[in-house]
Amino acid sequence: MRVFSGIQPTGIIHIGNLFGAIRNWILLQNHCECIFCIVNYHAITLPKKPEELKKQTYKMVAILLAAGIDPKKSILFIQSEVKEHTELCWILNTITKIPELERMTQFKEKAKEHKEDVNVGLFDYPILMAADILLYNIDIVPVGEDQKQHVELARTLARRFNKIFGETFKIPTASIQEDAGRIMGLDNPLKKMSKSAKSSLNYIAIDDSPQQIREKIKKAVTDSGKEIKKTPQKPAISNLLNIYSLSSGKEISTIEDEFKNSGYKEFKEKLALVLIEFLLPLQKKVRKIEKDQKYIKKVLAEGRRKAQEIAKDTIKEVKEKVGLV
Ligand code: ATP
Ligand code: LTN
Repeated sequence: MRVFSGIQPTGIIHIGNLFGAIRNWILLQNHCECIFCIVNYHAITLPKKPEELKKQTYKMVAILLAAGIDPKKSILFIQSEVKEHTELCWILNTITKIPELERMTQFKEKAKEHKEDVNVGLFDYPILMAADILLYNIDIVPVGEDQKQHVELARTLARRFNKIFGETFKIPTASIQEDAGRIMGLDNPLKKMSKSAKSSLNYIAIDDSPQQIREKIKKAVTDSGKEIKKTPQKPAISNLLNIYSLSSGKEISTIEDEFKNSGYKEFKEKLALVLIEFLLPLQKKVRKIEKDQKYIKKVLAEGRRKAQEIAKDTIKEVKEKVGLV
């Protein structure tokens, strides 16, 4: 099974990204052939400061490596370093109908949110994502629910291309992360934790200091009652229990048992401690890797070489079929 997924190099990486997406990638690399891409071309579909984009791209690489992406098992590379992505994107542009992009939920939402910055790249975002996937004969694309529509478009375009130009692309399947992997906002347990939330009290960032973690957990909203139990009637406590479980490796039922005679205050204090203990070694590792830019460059060069080896064969076949070479 070959797997592909991408992540944008954004400033804030929170525990939702870590427990939701990155953790799943780390598990997948043990039994699948994984290709992971830092999608910096996708990132510039909204304005970015050049220096920051560059810094954040390398930071993301360091975080992925520190969290457990193993460059011996997986291909890890930067999207803009493999030119075949934009080449295939252009060709796919010519078989995509404008209404197919106009109905994309993410485009509609982002266009509303960033009225001044609705550029053609933002509109074309799903086709670049289709190109990312189709270049590598992918079986499985692990993504969040919000990206399902984009993977659906990749499937449509693959089928359409095959029909017009002859069998070329494999049809990929989205693997949607289940709800249990979803971390909700600390200030609103009904909405997912998100870096674009209005308040930083919404999330625990991977970079947060012990002081910040304690503060944020202390201020996290809770539910009425005082029982520490995972139930649909207690979305806030359920979310905190979920975070506790993912950071400590303990089963939810074990944690419920542990706190059956305690109140929210005690539970939250212990949760902050568990989170700090979980994040500190990761933060240390990130800093260590960041200092070793030579290592990061080596991993990326190797990733680029391996990715391009596959991508160049696909693009050659595509260009031949279309009549470009
Ligand atoms: P935004 O605020 O722009 O929506 P985000 O913080 O939600 O961003 P993304 O960059 O959209 O994060 O997502 C990166 C990856 O992390 C995706 O695979 C996404 O499904 C996953 N992810 C994001 N937020 C969560 C969350 N709260 N729980 C679990 N997984 C998440
Ligand atoms: N749009 C995705 C990131 C992404 C991606 C991909 C995911 C870009 N290209 C290809 C899977 C496959 C996001 O914002 N999470």
